[in-house]
Order: sequence, then C-alpha cells, then structure tokens
Amino acid sequence: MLKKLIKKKNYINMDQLSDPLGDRVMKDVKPPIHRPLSHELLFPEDCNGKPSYKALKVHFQREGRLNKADVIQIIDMVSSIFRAEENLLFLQDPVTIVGDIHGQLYDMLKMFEIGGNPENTKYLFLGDYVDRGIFSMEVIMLLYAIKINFPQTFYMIRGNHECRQMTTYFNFRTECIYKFDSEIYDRIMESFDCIPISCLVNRKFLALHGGISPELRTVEDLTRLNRFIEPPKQGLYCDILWSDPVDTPDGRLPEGWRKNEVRGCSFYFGMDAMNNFLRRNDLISVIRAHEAQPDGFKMHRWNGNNEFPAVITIFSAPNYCDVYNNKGAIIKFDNNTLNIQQYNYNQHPYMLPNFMDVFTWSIPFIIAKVMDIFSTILRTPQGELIVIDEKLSKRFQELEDAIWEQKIGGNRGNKKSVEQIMKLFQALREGIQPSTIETGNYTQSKSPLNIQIRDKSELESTIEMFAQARALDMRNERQL
Ligand SMILES: [Mn+2]
Repeated sequence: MLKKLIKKKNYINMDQLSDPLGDRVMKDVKPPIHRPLSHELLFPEDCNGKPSYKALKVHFQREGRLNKADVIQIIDMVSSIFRAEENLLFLQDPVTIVGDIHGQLYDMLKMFEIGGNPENTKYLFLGDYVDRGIFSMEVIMLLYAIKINFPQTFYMIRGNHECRQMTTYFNFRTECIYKFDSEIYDRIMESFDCIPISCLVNRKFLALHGGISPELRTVEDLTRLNRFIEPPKQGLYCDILWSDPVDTPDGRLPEGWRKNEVRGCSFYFGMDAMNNFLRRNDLISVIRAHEAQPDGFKMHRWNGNNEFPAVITIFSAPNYCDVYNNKGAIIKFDNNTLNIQQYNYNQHPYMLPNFMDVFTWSIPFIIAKVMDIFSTILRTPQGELIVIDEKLSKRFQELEDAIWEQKIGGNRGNKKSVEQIMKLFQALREGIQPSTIETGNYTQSKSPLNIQIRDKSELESTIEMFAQARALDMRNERQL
C-alpha cells in the first residue's frame, strides 16, 4: 500500500531537489528531480510492457533523467516499429501535422495541448526533432515513447537533422554524451536510419521534410529508396530532406531548379517544377517543414490567391533558438480542410553553453581574480616582481606561468594568447546574458545559438528581428 502511494503520488515531490534559500530564479519552472525515473515507473505493470509516456512527460518537464538501460529499451522498441513501416506512409485525415521541433521540449508540450491528446489524435511529425534546442534527448525519447504506445496513429518522418553529420556539427551529439555516452548517441543514430521519409495524406497531399527533387518523377520513386542509411549529400534522398521552395511571391524560377547556396547542398524548386510534379502525380499540394517562418507557417500561393497553395511550410518551434521571435504552428487537417493553429513559446530552464557546469564555467574567473590579488600584492605599479623572499617570488612566478601554460595549451609565455583567452572567457560570460547572444569562433561548431547580435536597438520590430536572426543564422543552415 505504502509502496503504491509512493509510486503513484509522491515520488516527484520526494525526489525533487530542495531550494532551501528559495532563490530559484524561474519560480514557475519546478526544481529538477535528482534521481532517474525508476524502471518500474517508466514501464508500469498495467502498460503491457510499453513505456508510460505520461510519467515520462512529467519527469522530463521537471528536468529528470532516465537510466541508460531504459533508454536502450525504448530505442530498440521504436526501431523495430519504424523498420516495419514503409518509406512512404499513407494516412487519412483527421490528422495533426507538426513541423520542426529542434529540441524545444517545453514548446512541444505546449504544442500537444493545442494539437490534441495523442490518445485520440492522429499525428504526423515532419522531422527535425533534435539539434539547436537543448532538450533534444527529452524530445526524441518522449516522441519515441508515444510512438510505441500508438504505432497506428502516431507517425514520424525523417528530417535533415536526423543524421550523424548534422548532430555532430550541431549540438545533439554533445547533448547525448553529456546526458549519457557515445553508445546512446550511436544507438539513436541507428534509430534515425529506420524512420520513414515521406507520407501521402488522403492520397492528395505529399508530406516531406524538405521538398521535391529533380530525381523525383513519381511518388513511387520514394518507395524504391534504401532509407536505412546516413542520408547522402546529393541525389533523391538528400533532396527530399534538404530542398526549399524558391523565396519569391510568384514562385517563378526560369531555370526550373536552382542550386541551393544557403544550404550548401540540394536545390530550390520553383512553380513550374512543382506544378509539373503535382500534375504528374495527381496531387494537390506538398506539405513540408524545414524553414523557420515568422507566423509558424507559410502558404506558397504561386498559382494565385484563389488556388490551393502548391506548397505549405509548417514550422513548430516558436522563438526558434530563443531569438527568432517567431510563432510556432501546426496544421489540423480534417475533411480535406487545413486549419492552422499558432502558439507562442514557453519558458524553459536555462543551461550554460555546451552543457558546461557552473564550476567549470567559473574557474577561469576565479583564477583571474586570485592572480589579480596576488599581482597587486607582489608587483610594483610598474609590474616588477617585489622580491621579499627569493623562494616565495620564484614560486609565484612559477604559479603564474603554470596557469598561463594551462590556459593556452603549452604556449608558454605568450602573453598575447593569454589576453585572447581572457577575452574569450569574458565573451563567454557576456554570451549568456539573456538579452544578448555573443559567440565567437570558440563555440562556432557546437553552439546552438551561433548568432551575433550586437545592438539591442537593432531588434526593435518583430519582423526585423526575425529577418535579422535568420540572416545571421544563415551560415548555420549549410551542410558542411
Ligand atoms: Mn530541416
């Protein structure tokens, strides 16, 4: 009886970290849980061996972690479900269609409130579950747990970030290793290789992450791909994950396809390529994700305002990367009618860049301060070392050298490098102020927020802010 009570009601309160001084900054974000969710609570007896996604949701909301063995079990279970699915899924409405999530767990939870309970709502996710945000592990594990519970009504397709190359360049690999280890990372990558790649809704709407390809003649071409690999850098498989509609109001693109310079791979497709494809396959429209939108969605009305849009972009990560200030949106597709629902972002717990802990983060400042104090005591205003005791002075000099050496990786005595390092630490500290994001080369390959915004006044209007964030972020969109 007692065991049951602890299990059902009190485990969260019992396991939550205390806040003895009551100085938690984000009062509305509950203190984290300090123990991993027990196997018994994650796989309760009354769930037929399936993970309780409800327990998982509450646990993740409180920043709780999982045991490695349970993560592996969930990955194994979902992978065998994915493996049995076709490259091209077939769905009938009603269905809720969701765009990019990018590790924004707290926004995804809000999305579920609007999109409907997965118990009685059919879902289609268009990929890009991970990277950029800092809760990709939680996003993917929660989605996998729901998929295991509702394999016939909850569907996911692959995005261009569900691969080794992107998750290494961006932050999901770092997150996996921080929260678990490289074995978990490898297993998640293997599960990504199993995710289906496309879906026909009502046999009239093709849903993909990126878009169409010059090599996509008919939708049957999709069924012939070997999807169980790391996606290549060119060709049909690459294009459906990477391509974009040309960004002009009328979609005109005289050459049909244009090299996609922004992405560094794949193509832009225009009105003609799209209309030909739709006609050839007797389709109405292509529904895709892949691009942030100020409103969370975009109707590409290339054939005039009275016609059904040839392409629809849906993006479900509001205030993308904490800076775009965009809305998130989903499509509620019912009776061949599209109903767009928008939502704003949620607050989320803060993490230091690259999941650094606060002690590691503060050591350089402590060292700098301590050396400052010693320097003031032991040096003349001209910088000469005061020799009170020869042994003591020698020790101080050694200590100073050792610290410099450690900081600059053996480049002994190079004061210029020391200055650079100190500047870097300074920039790192500034970089985490909520109002400015200032990163330099040192985080370029890892930071999800690889954007430089120097002047707050530049960001006054919402549209300007979005456009600027996007322009500055453009280089991140490239495949390397
Ligand atoms: Mn994408």
